[in-house]
Amino acid sequence: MEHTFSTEEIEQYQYVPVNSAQAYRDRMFFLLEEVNRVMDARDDLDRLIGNNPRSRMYDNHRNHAAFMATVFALNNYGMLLSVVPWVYRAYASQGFSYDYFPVHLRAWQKVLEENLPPDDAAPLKGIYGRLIASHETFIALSRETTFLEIPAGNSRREEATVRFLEAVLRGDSATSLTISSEQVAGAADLEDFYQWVVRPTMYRVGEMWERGEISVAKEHLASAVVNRILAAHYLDFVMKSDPTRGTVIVAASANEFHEIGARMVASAFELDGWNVEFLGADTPVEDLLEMVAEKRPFVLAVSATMPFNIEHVSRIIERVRALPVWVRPKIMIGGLAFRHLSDPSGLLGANGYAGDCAQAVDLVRKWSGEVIE
Ligand code: B12
Repeated sequence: MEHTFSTEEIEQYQYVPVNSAQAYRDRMFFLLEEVNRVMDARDDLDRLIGNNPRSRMYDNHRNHAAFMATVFALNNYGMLLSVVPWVYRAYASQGFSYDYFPVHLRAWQKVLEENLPPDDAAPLKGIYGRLIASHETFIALSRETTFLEIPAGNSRREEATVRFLEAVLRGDSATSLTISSEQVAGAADLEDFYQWVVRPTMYRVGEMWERGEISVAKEHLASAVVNRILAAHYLDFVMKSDPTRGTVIVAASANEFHEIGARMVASAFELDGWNVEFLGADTPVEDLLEMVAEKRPFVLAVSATMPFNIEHVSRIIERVRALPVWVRPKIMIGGLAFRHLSDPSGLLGANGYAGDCAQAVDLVRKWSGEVIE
């Protein structure tokens, strides 16, 4: 289980007014360059970042800014407090000193004070102040082993999942294909296989990586084998289905490199008769809009796994909603990034959110008028 803070702890974070959140978001890229400059000027920077390349620190600042823009816009401090210990853990495990975090947060306070009107800066600085005050708690929590919950399995598939996990971790594509072929006799089995074999396998891989039990190379190997298996089943069962309905575009947002979940959702739509354009990971907003204009999809389905990419999803939604109504697709969002939000589509202005392939297919059926509510 991920650690969650009590309501009282969360309520100590003061509500940020819309103007302040907007000022932060509008000037985010400028502010972040300023933070980089303040950090670069420090004599002790190499010690703080554990002699990592500076690019790693810049990446963190970029992701931090995008994440905070979402937190301020949604005033969602539960999400903030669940993610910060994880950030501490991730960067500390790469050699960053714990001292880096309050230094970084103070740099934000300074830059906000110097660059935003005082009324806009004050509430934002207040949130940073609270984070700095909780530094010791974040260190303690980052040392606790708290992991994403792995969804309880489908008992019919559990034994296969254990064998599949072992095979993908060995990089053994042949055995992985044998196991998956036992599970998938035809197109009708695919969705269940995705949900109850592939998904728990990859969640387990993530947990093992986070525990330090497997290297990044092993995770890459496992992901590559899974992608081959998905491709093999795609050729056997999905591609044959004749698209009889409109177009659905499935893409992961900009800066989002997780694509296996989106790939599975794309196949589920295709199996349901849609003509699917699957764009994979890290799709730039402008290019995505160009494709929307060209293909005129009925649905644009956007995936995000990392909480700091919700900001990119939100920019896609804004741009799509500004399109004339006759070319505007319905927007569906999904992926692990939204797990901290109780009503992700309502908050972000999408038409709907789905948690897995089956829900995604049901929602599109509903939108296309096949299911009467
Ligand atoms: C493989 C992997 C990677 C690979 C991805 C390769 C690829 N080709 O996709 C690579 C190496 C790129 C990667 C990178 C990183 N990763 Co990674 N990664 C994973 C891992 C192990 C598996 C992901 C996966 O395939 N899951 C299986 C799929 C099927 O599940 P899913 O995505 O949830 O999809 C389902 C639903 O969410 C939904 N869904 C998904 N998308 C959509 C879209 C729509 C429209 C709909 C309706 C539904 C929907 O349907 C799917 C089916 O049920 C996860 C562990 C995990 N728990 O997922 C970590 C994980 C997501 N990664 C993690 C991290 C930290 C990172 C990095 C930051 C690591 C680093 N330091 O660089 C980077 C971030 C890169 C970035 N900017 O995106 C953490 C995230 C922690 C957090 N707090 O959020 C995780 C959870 C690992 C962990 N700690 O356990 N990663």
